[in-house]
Formats: sequence, C-alpha cells, structure tokens
Amino acid sequence: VGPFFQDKPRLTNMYLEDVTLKAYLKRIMPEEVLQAITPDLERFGRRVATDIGVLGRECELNPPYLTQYDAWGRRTDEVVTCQAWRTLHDISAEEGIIAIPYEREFGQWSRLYQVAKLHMFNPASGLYSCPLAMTDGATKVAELSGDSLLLERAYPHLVSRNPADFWTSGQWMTERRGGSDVANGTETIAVPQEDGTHRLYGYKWFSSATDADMTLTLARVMDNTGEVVQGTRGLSLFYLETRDSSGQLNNIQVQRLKNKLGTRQLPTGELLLDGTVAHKVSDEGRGVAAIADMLTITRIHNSLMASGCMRRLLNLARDYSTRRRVFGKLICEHPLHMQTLGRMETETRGATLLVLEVGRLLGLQDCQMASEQYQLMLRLLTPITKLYTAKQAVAVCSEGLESFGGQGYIEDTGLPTFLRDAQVLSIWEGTTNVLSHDVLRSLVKTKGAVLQAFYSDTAARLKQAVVKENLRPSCQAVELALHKTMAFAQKAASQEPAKLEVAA
Ligand code: MFK
Ligand code: FAD
Repeated sequence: VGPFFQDKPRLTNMYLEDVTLKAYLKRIMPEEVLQAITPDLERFGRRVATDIGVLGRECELNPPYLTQYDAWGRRTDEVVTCQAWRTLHDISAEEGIIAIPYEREFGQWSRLYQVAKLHMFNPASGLYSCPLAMTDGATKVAELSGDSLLLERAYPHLVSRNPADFWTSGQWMTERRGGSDVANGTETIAVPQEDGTHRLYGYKWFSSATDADMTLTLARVMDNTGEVVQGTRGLSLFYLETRDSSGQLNNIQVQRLKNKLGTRQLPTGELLLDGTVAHKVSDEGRGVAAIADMLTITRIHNSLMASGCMRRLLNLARDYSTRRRVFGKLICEHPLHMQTLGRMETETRGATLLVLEVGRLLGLQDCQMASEQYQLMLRLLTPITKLYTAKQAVAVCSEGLESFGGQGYIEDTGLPTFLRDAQVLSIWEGTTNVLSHDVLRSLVKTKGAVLQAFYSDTAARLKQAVVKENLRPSCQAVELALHKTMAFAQKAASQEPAKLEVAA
C-alpha cells in the first residue's frame, strides 16, 4: 500500500493573509481608526480559521430538523438546531457582528469595520451569517423607520452584545405565488384589531431564519368591508415576534423544513400564519419601499458571503498547492496551475474591493454623511455588486473545487459545501435578472443620475491615476467604457422602463 498520505490544506489567519482587505483598509481608513481595530481584526482572523470554522463545519454535519408533535400528540413545531449553531449565535453577539455599525464608536468607519469582519466570518459561520444578514437589515429598518415599538422593544436586543439578550430577525417576503413579484404574489392578509395590532393570515413559502426571535414581513391590510388592495400599493410592512412571553409560537405553524441543494445548516421552513399578532411598521401601501432598506443591507451581506467564500476557498487552494506533488514537483510549481489560481485571485480581489467600497458608502449613509453623489452610487452599486459577486462566487468555487482534484469532490473534506452554498447567492435576495431590473429601476427613478454619479466619481479617480501613477494606457479602455456608460445614462433620463430594458 505504501506509507504516503496527502497533507491536508490549512488556514492560519484570514486577516493577515488577506492582502486586498488589509491594503484597502490601510488606504481608506484614518490611521488611528485602523490602529484601534487591527488587534481585533487579527484576533478574529485567527478565530475564523480555527474555532469558528470548526463550529461552522459542525452545523453542516448536524443540520436542523423539525419536531412537529410531542409524545402526546400536541403540536409543538420545534426547530431543533445543533449546539454549534447556538454557540454561533452567542459568538455573533459577543463579537459585535451586528452591534459594531450601530454603536458607531468609529463613526462612518464602524460599518467598514463590521464589513471586514463579515467578509472573514461569513464563509466560516455555518451560515449563521444568514440570520445575521436579516438581523442587520431589521436593525437598519428600525433606525430608518423611527417606529417606536421597533426602536424601544426590538432594537436593544438586535444590537446587544450579550448572548442572553441578543435577538435575530427573519425576513418573510416570499410566498407561493411570488418571490420576485412580491407585489402581485403576496396573499397574506392583515386584519386590524381593536388594540391597534393586526392579525396575519397567510402562507410564507420560504423562511430561512425559522428559529429567529422576530421578523419583518409583508401583508395586505383588510378594510372594514373585507376588501384588500392588490398590487404594490396594497402591501404594508409588519413587525412580529415569533413567540409570546411564555414561549408559545405566535399562531405560527412550521409546516415543514425544506430539503435543499445547499444551505443545509439553515432551518429554511414554510410557515402558516393563522392569526399571528403583528405590528404595522410602514404607512399603509408603503411596504415594499420600507422593506427596501432591509434589502440593501441583506444584498450587501450576500456580496460579503460571495467575496468571503472565494477568499477562504482560494486560501485553502493556495496552501494545498504547496503540499500536493504531481509529475515530480509541487502543484504550485506548475505554471498552468498557478495561472488558474491567479485567475481566481483576480476575481476574488475584484469582488472584495467592490464590496468594501459599497461598505464605505453604507458607512457614510449610516452616519448621514453621504453626499448626494455617494447616496446615488450606493443605490446603483448595491444590486450590481450583489448580482455580479454571486455569479463570480459560483464560478470561483467551482474552479476552486477542481484545484483539489478528486478531493474537491469528496464530502469529508468540507470542500463541496462551498459550491452548493455559493449556488444560492444568485437566487435569494433577488435573482440576477430581478436585480438587473433593480439597476434599471434606480436609473429610471433618478433620471440617469445614478450613472452620472458613478461616472463623475470614476472619471475623477481615473484622472488621479493618470496624473499620479502614469497609468495612461490602462486607463484609456476604462475611459472608453465610461463614455459609453454616460451615453446610456443620458438615454435613461428620457426613456420608459420597458424601452430601457431593451436598450440595456
Ligand atoms: C450571508 C447571506 C446573506 C443573505 C441572506 C438572505 C437569506 C434569504 C432571504 C431572502 O431571500 S429574503 C427575500 C428577498 N426577496 C427579494 O429580494 C425580492 C426580489 N424582488 C424584488 O426585488 C422586486 O424588484 C420588488 C419586490 C422590489 C418589486 O416590487 P414592486 O412593488 O413591484 O416594485 P416597485 O413598484 O418598482 O417599487 C415599489 C417601491 O419600492 C418604489 O418606491 P416608490 O413607491 O417611492 O417609488 C421603489 O423605488 C422602491 N424600491 C424597490 N426596490 C428598491 C426600492 N427602493 C430602494 N432600493 C430598492 N432596491
Ligand atoms: P421566480 O420569481 O418564480 O423566478 C423564476 C425565474 O424567473 C428566475 O430565473 C428569475 O430570475 C426569473 N424572473 C422573475 N422575474 C423576472 C423578470 N421580471 N424578468 C426576467 N426574469 C425574471 N425568501 C424570503 O422571503 N425569506 C427567506 O428567508 C428566504 N430564504 C430562502 C432560502 C433559500 C435556500 C432559498 C433558495 C430561497 C429563499 N427565499 C427566501 C426565497 C427567495 O428570495 C426567492 O426564491 C427568490 O427571490 C426568487 O423568487 P421565486 O422563487 O419566486 O422565483
């Protein structure tokens, strides 16, 4: 048989090994802020490569399950999660994953600090990152809506660093008729009650944070003749807690957990709402516009999952290339293999820089410091970054598995999880085509101003690069692309959305 056993790939520190992340933060952050957060980033970089990574793997190996009845036949609908999943809840609170951007200890830079941690945490977290994304989105909605119940009751739990107090939130938008076309697909009805609350009746087809403490969801308010308004103008946003003070479900039945290609760590369920007590957060008929603030946050988290997965798998592949020997030399000594890793590296760096830049803009918006130009850029770049990085992640994770040869296909290595989990990134939080429409929506609504903002920002950066760094030849192609973009922006200012789709 022979004594040979292949050495396995190893990670050491996801911060110290991430040249792109470190260089971006060094370039963009004030020195005193970077100095203050660096010890935490270095410590966390080690943690995600060690204990957090191990917990994430345990979540994959011990997926959640549903117990619908107790031994005596009573309906219980208990979602049973593993110990590692619950430990990740506690770690998320202690690490301030949600708290950091809302504490604003470092002002506008607090968001980027959180973004840096998420980029490292997401692919290690056994998809605890998913409920956290929605929790962050709900926190942002609480802040922006100014709704007193959300702010006084939920917000302190959402930003808590104490695991015993920390709440997670769900986001229930998708119903059987529509996950993209929420405006026409939502059948859930909200019946007003005398005490000012509403009772919800409907069927939520996908709920990923089924074990969450609260959720934001959409429903149509019934008027006193029993009628509801159809379409987007009939939708309002509601806040509800999933259990009452005695721990009983809030008239919610968990019908089943879904059997999925990936994201097996997550308890994604179908929920029947049968008189669920809820509190209206938005003005009537403004539900989609109100939940859009949540979508901005969750789409940025999605992009961070994409950039983080690519980085983690690539670091494993690079390490492996120094351990695996074929045709008489290490695979890192084969130019063709290094070209493959180099291409993955380019995609990963591009995605990372894009999402970090979006994080910088979000930090400015958080602190009401974003100029009009930056607000427009955030609006445009959020869907673009989400749709593009999701596609990149699938391609890079597929290539990444191949770079381990046959071992990349073997479950015990933990590697196949990267690919099946990446596949969801282009589906949830808006599919690629739906997000393409969102880009057009932003163009039409601002009469092309989103692209003009992007154009002038990029043109100014190019000018700087040409003058300072003598990059004239490589800038010319970008300049040409920018001019084309600008011409399209001008067209956008005068066209109907349907015609614009054809033009795009
Ligand atoms: C680590 C991983 C992280 C991620 C974890 C996630 C776990 C999975 C969770 C989910 O998948 S949750 C479900 C996510 N669902 C979606 O993303 C829905 C996808 N569909 C869309 O995005 C549709 O385009 C949309 C529902 C928004 C269409 O709705 P409408 O009502 O037909 O759109 P309409 O009429 O154009 O817009 C209504 C209002 O919302 C408008 O405002 P005004 O009334 O003031 O004009 C729009 O401007 C506004 N709006 C829509 N999208 C917006 C937006 N505002 C800002 N940003 C946006 N993106
Ligand atoms: P459809 O809208 O039916 O889309 C089918 C196809 O049509 C897609 O390719 C789409 O791109 C295309 N399409 C749709 N509209 C257009 C258009 N106008 N132009 C061109 N093409 C179009 N939802 C929640 O609310 N909460 C959750 O927690 C949640 N968790 C999820 C977890 C997982 C694992 C998955 C897979 C999904 C989850 N979802 C959740 C649902 C998810 O957000 C939706 O599945 C997604 O938004 C797509 O909606 P749909 O399934 O109805 O697809």
